[in-house]
Amino acid sequence: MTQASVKQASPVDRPRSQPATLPNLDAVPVVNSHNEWDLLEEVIVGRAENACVPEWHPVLQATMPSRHWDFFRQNGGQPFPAEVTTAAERELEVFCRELEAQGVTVRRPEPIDWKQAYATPDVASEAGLYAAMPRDLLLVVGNEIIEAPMAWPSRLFESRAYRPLIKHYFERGARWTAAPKPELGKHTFNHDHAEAGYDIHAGRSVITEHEPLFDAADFSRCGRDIFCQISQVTNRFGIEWLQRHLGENYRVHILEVNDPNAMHIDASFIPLAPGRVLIHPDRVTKLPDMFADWEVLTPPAPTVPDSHPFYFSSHWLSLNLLSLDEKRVFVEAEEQPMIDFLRRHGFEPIPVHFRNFGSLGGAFHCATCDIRRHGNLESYF
Ligand code: DAV
Repeated sequence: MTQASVKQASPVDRPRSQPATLPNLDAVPVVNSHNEWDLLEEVIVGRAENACVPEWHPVLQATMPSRHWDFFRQNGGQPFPAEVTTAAERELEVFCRELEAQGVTVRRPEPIDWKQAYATPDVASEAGLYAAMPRDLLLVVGNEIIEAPMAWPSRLFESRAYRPLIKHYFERGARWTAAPKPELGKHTFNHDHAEAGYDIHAGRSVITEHEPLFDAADFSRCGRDIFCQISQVTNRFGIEWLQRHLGENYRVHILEVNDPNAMHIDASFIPLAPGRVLIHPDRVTKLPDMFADWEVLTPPAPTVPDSHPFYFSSHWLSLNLLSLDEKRVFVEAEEQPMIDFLRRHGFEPIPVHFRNFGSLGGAFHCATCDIRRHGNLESYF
């Protein structure tokens, strides 16, 4: 975006009482994040309050652990049990304080009542979901915030929780885009595979190519190269939309990830520094040749007990790290083998208890969205 276009665009529909202060485009952009490891300066951390259980729908069958299907069938559309959200919120508070202690500015979305039904001409939902996982929804590329076109009907209006923050950043010079709002109607989903079971590798995806769909968390940023997976919430049309939107300064690569029910790449492929990537040992067995010079770190398996209710995810949330820089990473305090592993490889792990939050489907990477990291757009390959 040129300076001229901002100057023309900004004052247009401002209330008269508000001064038309224009962003200083010479300063470091308020939104500036090109990769997963530059020094973190500002971040959005999600909220657990008012989270609802998503209504049962083929997208849940395609992505959620089968041992929890009954939980979704029985509680869909209802608020999450208070003991889950309260425990998660407590952990989020500690995490926020720890981020601040490390010098990071923390912003939170609005507390929204997600228990409101809605309908469009194509889709209806008993309730929204939550604002716990900004990473799922918001993709920051450079100085731009992109709202993802999410496949779950319960997430169609999730951006409402973040709009005050996004407007705040827009007023300070950020670019703001919402990808085409999906219909989520009868052409969007494949209902045929409910019996056989959804499995991307067997051609049984729950989403069609009717319209662009992606979750932001299916993308991982390494400067000019952005890596993604095709998943049960991200289709080729969505990836193509993003590539064309970002233009020739970026190369979007589809990784081969062995996960028939894939949803989000950030417990499978986790770049930690230039030339260093952590991978899920079973899911990522082959990286493109461009990684030949990279150190590929294979972590220990998670130790969380089988009985722990991670309703939305596998037990590999232990890989869902958030980097403060090329050394310091937030890691689950109860995953001692992972902490030892990171130390052995020269990282400085910051352990935080986060397993209760994990019941909502993510850990430190999912719970956050980078707003500003200190660094520039570079090529690491
Ligand atoms: O391993 O179930 C979790 C990613 C959460 N956003 C998994 C993927």
